Amino acid sequence: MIPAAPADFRSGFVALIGRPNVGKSTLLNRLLGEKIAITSPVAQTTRHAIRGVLTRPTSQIIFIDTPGIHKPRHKLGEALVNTARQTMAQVDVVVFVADGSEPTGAGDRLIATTLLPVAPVVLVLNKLDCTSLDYSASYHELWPEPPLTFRLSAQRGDGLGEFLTGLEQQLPLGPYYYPPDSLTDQTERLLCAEFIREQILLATQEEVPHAVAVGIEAMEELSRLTRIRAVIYVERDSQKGILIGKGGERLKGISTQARLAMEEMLQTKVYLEVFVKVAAHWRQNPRLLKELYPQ
Ligand SMILES: Nc1nc2c(ncn2[C@@H]2O[C@H](COP(=O)(O)OP(=O)(O)OP(=O)(O)O)[C@@H](O)[C@H]2O)c(=O)[nH]1
Ligand SMILES: [Mg+2]
Repeated sequence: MIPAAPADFRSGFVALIGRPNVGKSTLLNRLLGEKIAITSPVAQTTRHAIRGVLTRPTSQIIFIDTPGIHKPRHKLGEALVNTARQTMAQVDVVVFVADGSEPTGAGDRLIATTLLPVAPVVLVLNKLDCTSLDYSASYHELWPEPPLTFRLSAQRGDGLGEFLTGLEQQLPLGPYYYPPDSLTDQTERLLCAEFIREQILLATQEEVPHAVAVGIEAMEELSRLTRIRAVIYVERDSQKGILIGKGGERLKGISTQARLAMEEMLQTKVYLEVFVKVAAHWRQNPRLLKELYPQ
């Protein structure tokens, strides 16, 4: 049930936009208090727009986490950047997330100058825990008028209250768009696939992470457990070898960690089977890309 909002209730759609790896997904999870987006030290972790609904007594904010904006080198990269651009065009406020532990760089300039005239901007300088310096001035040079700015640490949770209160004021008066107990548009199936990809990003390095896609082929709820069959797609035999590891050890580790995250989310025991398949050039294959990343 969607209740009627009080007269002074504010609501709206807020895009989290920024370079890869600045902490957009970490911020989303922290704001919602639930893990609905995977995070990792590898750039281009997020591959599709992820909606998270935060309902407060005075507002409902619909956050949309997006893939990091970068110079694309393949069709997957192009699709990621397009997702971010399309999201920006459809929101009430753009939250521009930057790594506040360093001064601004060419990537931020590109985003600010070419992409940001579309909606009001709120600047977030994240990773405050990594620096004692305030680089706000360096970022403010990107605009003729500096935007409303918040310095915070998504990882530690510092500065989030001020940010939310300030952000709320930027939203128009409006209704509940979702029932107050809504959390996300991510299905359990999609999240399970993402939990596997997260463990792959954490367990492997170099070109393997970007060459990987995960699909859930079957998910069956039984009385005492949920049975899940997943497929990891890689582009080459050598990548399959790296993923599986000596005696299957690496794949075993990935599966175990992913299963624990699934059990936590689903609140049930999970029996997880994971297969690795080679699908040459899937990143350049529009059909497979559409199947795996429908948005
Ligand atoms: N020290 C510190 N690290 C952070 C903070 N926020 C995020 N990180 C780390 O930065 C890395 C990237 O975080 P993500 O949330 O995946 O970044 P993202 O902007 O969503 O990245 P893409 O999805 O690739 O665009 C991870 O290793 C996080 O743990 C923070 O406030 N402080
Ligand atoms: Mg992300």
